[in-house]
Amino acid sequence: MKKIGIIGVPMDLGQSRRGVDMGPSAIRYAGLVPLLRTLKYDVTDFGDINVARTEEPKQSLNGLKEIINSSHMLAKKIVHIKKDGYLPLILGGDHSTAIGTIAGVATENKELGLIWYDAHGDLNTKETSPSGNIHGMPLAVSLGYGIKELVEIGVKTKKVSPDKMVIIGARSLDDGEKQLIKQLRIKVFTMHEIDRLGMSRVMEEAIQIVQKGTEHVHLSLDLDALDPLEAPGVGTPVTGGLTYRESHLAMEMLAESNIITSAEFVEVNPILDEKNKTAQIAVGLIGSLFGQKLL
Ligand code: B3U
Ligand code: MN
Ligand code: MN
Repeated sequence: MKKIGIIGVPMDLGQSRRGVDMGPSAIRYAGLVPLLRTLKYDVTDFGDINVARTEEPKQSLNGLKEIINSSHMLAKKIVHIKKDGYLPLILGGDHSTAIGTIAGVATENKELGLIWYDAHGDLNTKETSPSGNIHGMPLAVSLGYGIKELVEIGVKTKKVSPDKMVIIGARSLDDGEKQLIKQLRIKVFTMHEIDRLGMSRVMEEAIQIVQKGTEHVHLSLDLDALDPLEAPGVGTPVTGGLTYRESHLAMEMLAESNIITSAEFVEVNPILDEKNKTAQIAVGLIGSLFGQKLL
């Protein structure tokens, strides 16, 4: 029986709207563990990382010290549970949690493939960020760009190569992010490509790219990739997003491809949500990712 290890990261200091720290509770409350058990997984919930509740004032980036600390703790915990044979499933928290997650899963010599499912690029650095919010930076950090203390978490500085990763669902990119995408030739499936090609073709191409020469593929799914009409409980909603159906198809195709070795679901903010709808969507998507089917 396959083992899944759940870790919550109640972090909301990487962005401006409080409440996303309750994301892990909301996702658990929406029935995550019982669902995974009905899908015949051996599930262990390792609880939450001990994240600082308040932020030190006057830092160069909002929540920097707290995010450095929690990312180290998260990366260590992931290394530990991976050694024990668990597939790590991380529940955010804002997307700054991905810095620790990817540092934890990218500790082996083999290269890591990465799917970044998000309305945003999260490719800002301190210099390009319009907000100073670290949740807009984790992908840049994982590619080796940004504040040294963040880039150096884990055993490697550069965790992912630009040719082994894709962004899916982008529709809000800052100028500096666009530049980095061009410079590194990152494959971005914007809403335009998804509308033209359809999610099925997009996922076929994405799976090809991320699995080339690697046995480890991480899925980093920001719930704001979905349209806010369907998933309203997120801090930075962007209209014109992916549908519930497209997103389930994407997860089902990942399940069929059998390439995912770790995953995280982030940015669920129960305070901004409608009756835990977004957390329920997250649980449904996790179900599809781990093989739930109608028949
Ligand atoms: N790109 C903007 C906004 C943003 C990034 N990620 C989210 N929002 N969720 C920034 O602040 O970097
Ligand atoms: Mn994000
Ligand atoms: Mn986002």
